[in-house]
Amino acid sequence: MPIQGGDSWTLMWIRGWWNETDPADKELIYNGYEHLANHAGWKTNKTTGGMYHTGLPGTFNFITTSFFPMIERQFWHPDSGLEQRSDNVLVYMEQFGELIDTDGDGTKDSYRYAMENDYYRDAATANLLAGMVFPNDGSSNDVIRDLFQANPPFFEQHAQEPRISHAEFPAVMVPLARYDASAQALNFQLVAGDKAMQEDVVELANCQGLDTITLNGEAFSDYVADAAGKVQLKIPAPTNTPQVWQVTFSPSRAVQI
Ligand SMILES: [Ca+2]
Repeated sequence: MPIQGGDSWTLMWIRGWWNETDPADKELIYNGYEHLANHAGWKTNKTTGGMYHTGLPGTFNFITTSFFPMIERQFWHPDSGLEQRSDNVLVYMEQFGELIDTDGDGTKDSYRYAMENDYYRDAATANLLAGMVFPNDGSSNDVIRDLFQANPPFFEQHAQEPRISHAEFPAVMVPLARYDASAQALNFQLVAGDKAMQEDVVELANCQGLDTITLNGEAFSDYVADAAGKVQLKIPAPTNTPQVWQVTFSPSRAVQI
C-alpha cells in the first residue's frame, strides 16, 4: 500500500464525515494511520535533523509531510506504541518558512512555508497550521470528527461568544484571544506589529451584559458600548510588551446556543 498525497489527504479529513457506527470502520482508518506512521518512506533530513516523508510520486513529498501533524493528533494516543513524528516534521518544515508582504506595502506582514518549485506551498502551510493548533497528547483525537459531526455544530457552539471583531492588523497584533465561558471573561493581548497604528480602536462583538474592562489589571473606561453588543475600545499605542486585556460580563449574560 503506497502512501501518497491523496492518501494523507484522506487520513486527515476522513473522520469528519465517516460514520463509525461499526467499530470496524474506525479500526480501518486507524490502520491507515498506523501504516503511515511506520512507513519506510520517513527520512531524516541531514541539514535540520527534522523528519520528512518520501513516497511515489516524489512531487507529493512536501504536501504529504505537511498533513502528518494533523493526522497524528487525530490518531496517536499514549497506548498506541507508535513513534510520534510531528515535532520532527515541524523542525524539518521550519527551513521553508519565509516572511512575505501580502498587500504590497513594503512591510512583511505574513508567514508561510514555501519549498522552491513546489505547487503545494499554500496548502502545505494551511495543513501545518491546522496541526499546530491542537495538543499532540491524545486529547485531540476527535477534533475533526467533532468539528463536523457535533450537535450543535462547532461553529454554533461559539458563534454567540464575545470576540474581537476588528484590530488594525498588522499594526496591531493579537497573540492571544480566548473567551473563558466558565469565568465569563474575554481575555486577550495586544502587541505592536510592523507598522505604526493609524486607527486607535479595537472592536469587540457579542459583548451584551458587559460588566468591566481592565488593561494590565487596572480599570479601563475609554470605550463605547452599544445595545447590539459592539464595543469600540480606544487603545493606547501597543508596544512589544503585551497589553493584557480582560472583559468581564454580568452573571445574567444569556449564552445562546
Ligand atoms: Ca504588507
